[in-house]
Amino acid sequence: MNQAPADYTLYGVELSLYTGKARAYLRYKGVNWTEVMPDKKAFFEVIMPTAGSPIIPVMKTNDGDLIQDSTEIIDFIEAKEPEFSVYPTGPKQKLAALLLEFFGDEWLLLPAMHYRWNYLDQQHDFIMSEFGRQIKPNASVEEQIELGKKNSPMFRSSVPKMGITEDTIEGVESSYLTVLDQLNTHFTHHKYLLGSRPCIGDYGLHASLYAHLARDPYPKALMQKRAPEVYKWVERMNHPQEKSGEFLENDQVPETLLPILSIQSAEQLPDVLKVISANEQFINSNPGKKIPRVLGYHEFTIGGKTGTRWINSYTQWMFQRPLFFYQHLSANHKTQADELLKSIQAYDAFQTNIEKPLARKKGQLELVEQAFGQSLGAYTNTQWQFGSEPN
Ligand SMILES: N[C@@H](CCC(=O)N[C@@H](CS)C(=O)NCC(=O)O)C(=O)O
Repeated sequence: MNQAPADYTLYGVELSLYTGKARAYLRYKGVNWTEVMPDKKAFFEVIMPTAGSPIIPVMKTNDGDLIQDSTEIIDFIEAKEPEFSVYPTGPKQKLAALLLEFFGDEWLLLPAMHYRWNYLDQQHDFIMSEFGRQIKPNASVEEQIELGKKNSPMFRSSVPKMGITEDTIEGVESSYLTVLDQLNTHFTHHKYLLGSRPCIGDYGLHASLYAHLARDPYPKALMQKRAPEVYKWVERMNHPQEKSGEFLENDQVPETLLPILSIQSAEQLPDVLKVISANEQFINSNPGKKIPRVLGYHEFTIGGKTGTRWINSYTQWMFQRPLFFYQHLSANHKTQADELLKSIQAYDAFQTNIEKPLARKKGQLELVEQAFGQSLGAYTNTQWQFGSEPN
């Protein structure tokens, strides 16, 4: 029997953190999609023109649109298929969901990379063969391991640059284990973060918590033993009941999430506020130029340990999502959101006035200063138009 061609093709691989996020979402939405492991041709013809860099995931629509970035992929589908939206509408729930997306995408990346690369002795052949498999899916495992050894150093070399060093490893582990324990408690009571329906925050967490932390052998065993409810949630995320479930009533953000949001507030928000200043400084001295993905290094703290990490300019774009959502709320909704922000010690950070909002641009990964009236995303213009009132 001939199958109808897919409406959407996701270019990605199993070991990729952000592919795992987009894949789980597409499964939940039940759209007609397929996943392809990109070969050289796809990198040159699909990915490079879309992103300017060999990065995944990228999604192609059957009418030729190309979308890069897991968040943009999700927002693109949300605009087309609004039923069973992964964005709650209540101000507190939506703010919590956007914050947790940012946390999972960008902060849990530290333990994800740490447990992948700093426990290599315990999982060497698995990791290397996975890196080889994405280049030569039909080669023998031995050949894939050799290929992986040649092709993985670029990823491995980013570990110290993102701040995972002897000074901070203890902090990375203790911060992760605390979050893992808290999530385990949460998922004992709830199917997803905000009820029986996954929200955008679940997808952000799933990014780091699946491809690395629940799939690479060492952290997988750790999660299964220490946080079995989190492991079950990862499996639910990967095998969802399509378009089902509801968010909790009355805009409720479960108490069990507050300690996690407080950790984010203490660790990740100071980092992104410094990124915002660095981006602003760059724009002031280089008007009209694209902002490099890395703008030098700065100090940061995780799990009580202080180190140095790269200034990752992109994180401003992710933080703008919860920030602008909050800042454009009506007075009444803002008061409700304030309760949440105060309870997680994030109120002050959310009063930040971003002088130079940043936008994404098709064909490059580097952010640019947002032009007046321009959408903040490169591909979608529905939810995040700066100056409009999000619903
Ligand atoms: N924010 C992007 C991040 C994508 C990303 O970093 N992908 C990794 C694999 S999981 C990659 O291809 N990295 C290569 C690079 O950053 O140049 C997203 O959400 O899709």
